[in-house]
Amino acid sequence: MTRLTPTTSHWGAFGVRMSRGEVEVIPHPADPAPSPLLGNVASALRHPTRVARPAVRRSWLKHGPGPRARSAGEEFVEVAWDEALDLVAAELDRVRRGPGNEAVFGGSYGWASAGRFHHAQSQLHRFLGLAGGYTSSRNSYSLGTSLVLLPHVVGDSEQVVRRASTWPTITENTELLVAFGGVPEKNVYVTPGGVTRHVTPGHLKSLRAEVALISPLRADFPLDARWYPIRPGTDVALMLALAHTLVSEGLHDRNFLDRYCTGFGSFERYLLSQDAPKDADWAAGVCGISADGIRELARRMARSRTLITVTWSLQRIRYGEQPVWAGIALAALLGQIGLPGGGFGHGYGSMGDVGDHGPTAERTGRVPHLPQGRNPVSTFIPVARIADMLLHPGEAYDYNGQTLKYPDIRLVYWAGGNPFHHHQDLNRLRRAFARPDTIVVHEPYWTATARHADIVLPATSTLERDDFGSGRRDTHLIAMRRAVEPYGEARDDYDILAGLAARLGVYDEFTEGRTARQWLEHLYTAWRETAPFSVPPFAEFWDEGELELPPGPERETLFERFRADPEANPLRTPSGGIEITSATVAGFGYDDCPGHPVWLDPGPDPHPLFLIANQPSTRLHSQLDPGAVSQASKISEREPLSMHPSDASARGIADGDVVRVFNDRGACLSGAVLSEDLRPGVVQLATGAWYDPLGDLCVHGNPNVLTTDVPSSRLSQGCAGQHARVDVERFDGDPPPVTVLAPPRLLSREVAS
Ligand SMILES: Nc1nc2c(c(=O)[nH]1)N[C@H]1C(S)=C(S)[C@@H](COP(=O)(O)OP(=O)(O)OC[C@H]3O[C@@H](n4cnc5c(=O)[nH]c(N)nc54)[C@H](O)[C@@H]3O)O[C@H]1N2
Ligand SMILES: Nc1nc2c(c(=O)[nH]1)N[C@H]1C(S)=C(S)[C@@H](COP(=O)(O)OP(=O)(O)OC[C@H]3O[C@@H](n4cnc5c(=O)[nH]c(N)nc54)[C@H](O)[C@@H]3O)O[C@H]1N2
Ligand SMILES: [Mo]
Repeated sequence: MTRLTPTTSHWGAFGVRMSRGEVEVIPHPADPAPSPLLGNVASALRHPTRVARPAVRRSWLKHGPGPRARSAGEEFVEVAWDEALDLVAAELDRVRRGPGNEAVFGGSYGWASAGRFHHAQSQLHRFLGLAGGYTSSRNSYSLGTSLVLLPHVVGDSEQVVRRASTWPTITENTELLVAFGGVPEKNVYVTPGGVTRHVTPGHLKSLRAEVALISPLRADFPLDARWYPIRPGTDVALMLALAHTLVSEGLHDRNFLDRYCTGFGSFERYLLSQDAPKDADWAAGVCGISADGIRELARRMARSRTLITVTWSLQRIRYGEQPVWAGIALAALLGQIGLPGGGFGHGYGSMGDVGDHGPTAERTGRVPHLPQGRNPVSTFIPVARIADMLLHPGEAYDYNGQTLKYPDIRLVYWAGGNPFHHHQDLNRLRRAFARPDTIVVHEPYWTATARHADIVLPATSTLERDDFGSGRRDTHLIAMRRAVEPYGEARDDYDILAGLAARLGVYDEFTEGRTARQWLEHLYTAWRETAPFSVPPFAEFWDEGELELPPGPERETLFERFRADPEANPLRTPSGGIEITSATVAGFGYDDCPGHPVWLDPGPDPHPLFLIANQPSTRLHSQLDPGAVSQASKISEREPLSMHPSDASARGIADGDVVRVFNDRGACLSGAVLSEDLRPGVVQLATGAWYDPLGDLCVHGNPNVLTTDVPSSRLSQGCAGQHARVDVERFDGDPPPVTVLAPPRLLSREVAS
């Protein structure tokens, strides 16, 4: 058997070998539960939607930089690398000399690929920093709301998200798991940067706890559970009523609240208020769970070792701070925070590393990574405010107690992300993308973002370059050896940027005189010299193909040290304890995020159905949508939309029909899948079908034509893309063809001129 070429990805480590001219993908032998997403890799590697050569939008090439409607259907002109790099360098230079570096938006949010050197954003940030700087972005689409809220409530977000109670403490101790958003197994195969052993599926199987699955979708817990099919966006009402029941029946832990928390009093007054008590009868009318069911669940929670977990999706909505804060308050009332198997968790089932007991930085040191350098420009936006920024230069807005102002962006530079996948209200984003003078994108694929750019530079994929990779809590550092030649004329992001650095006079600073291969050895050796365990020399690691990292603590409970001694180990909040009421947040005076958890009614909407736009089970975001596993799930080439048979029959829709999902912002086509496993009135359409616009219709099924581009709140300005209100109708006649599985129209330089 030929030796496998090792590599890793956000969805797992694997080996590849060539067999009859095709790439064969073999899961890592140590992986107990390899990801189904591996099935996309081979089929997507040489897909016709790969970008083969640098390409320039025809109208940009003709007329030069300037605002313009950037149609995804326009032709691109293929040019030689030297011409492309000259154009980008000249444009960067024009913008930095004229409007200045703040006018360059280099936030470049996105997941790119695993690999610690060829990490597209790190490379781009490092380069743009040396070229004078760029407007950056903060936080993430994943957790933009919690990352801002949690420091106010529990002192930092790092612990909650990165040092969650480990799975063994849960399987051994938890008696009742109250899972808001469930623990969706589809998501746990993914950890940013890579994962060698997928442990969560196994731990889920050994769970002995009773499970209360609180979700509009039954599929959000893979095993037996009592299903509470909640109305989307109303978890806070349920949490408040659970808290109300605990307090009014005296089941809450007064000692815990006194010793470890602050601000319970005003929250209690809010719960018990005379005119509007947040009791189970009230909540039943809001969230659709019976009042008796709520009271019974509260009593079971008080009697049991109970872990309350809230998925990240619950904060990716309007007022998304509230379910996270209310979940913590509810756990505080139970008094089990810091006890094994009890307390609070955020993101079990959202990401593979939450609850994983793999290696920690204390034991491994900081695994090699590319330093991003310094950005001389301090202007930033909360990441999901991209369209607002482009549409409203100079406008002021709130963020976490500050008033910020949007810069006037002339040049947008993106490497390793797909805003036409990740952002909300894509028809609005298209209008926003018409505003800058120039949009530059590095991409391996003709994604919707590439098709909305002016200059597209073809990037290699991980199998086409040398790198190493290791994700959070990963058990291994994996050598990612080049397995195949680059596609077409694709170059590594590093080489592309080095070419620009040469043109802008910062080549030596950017490359430090190293080739990519020399960088790998350099970064590895710098880590090796300081790592707290014995690390073999680079050549040995590279030849071996991987290095096992020292194991992490198997049993660790979130906030156990704080619980053991809150005076010696205070939280980094102003009070040192859990802030059920935060004077800081209250002081900001935001009506959409007051000083303690509250129910905020999103108000009426004329569209009768709730859309859940969650993460896809068949791919990572939009990555490798042309791959075999993703394609196999499509219905008449469209992304599947799950709906309840009662909602379907009321609309004359049968299983497998092509349907039009619509609201005031736009519409998309998808393929109906009828299922009793979701709450009536709720439809579900995963993110990530490549955006394929025909006017304001996406013919392929991207839900972000339907979502609203509003922030979670003025506090965090987080992404609120998980929900939308829509209606659905049968699409009669021949649906327009899906076009995004072919490249755009490409012209040669001669034809274009
Ligand atoms: N409606 C709705 N929208 C959402 C969400 C939701 O719940 N609902 N979830 C949000 C969340 S949590 C996230 S994290 C975002 C994800 O949004 P993104 O991270 O932007 O999505 P990806 O599809 O992973 O985009 C990564 C891109 O990088 C490219 N790429 C891969 N490797 C390389 C490389 O080496 N070099 C270069 N130059 N490019 C590379 C890929 O081809 C791909 O196009 O989506 C968000 N959007
Ligand atoms: N296969 C796969 N796995 C992934 C990703 C991927 O693209 N593909 N993306 C990764 C990334 S970047 C991230 S940030 C995480 C995201 O992790 P999450 O945001 O937690 O994942 P989602 O699948 O969007 O949502 C989880 C579940 O929440 C439920 N839900 C939605 N709204 C409500 C509500 O109002 N109330 C309740 N109770 N439940 C609700 C939905 O039914 C959904 O299935 O996933 C990661 N894992
Ligand atoms: Mo995410």
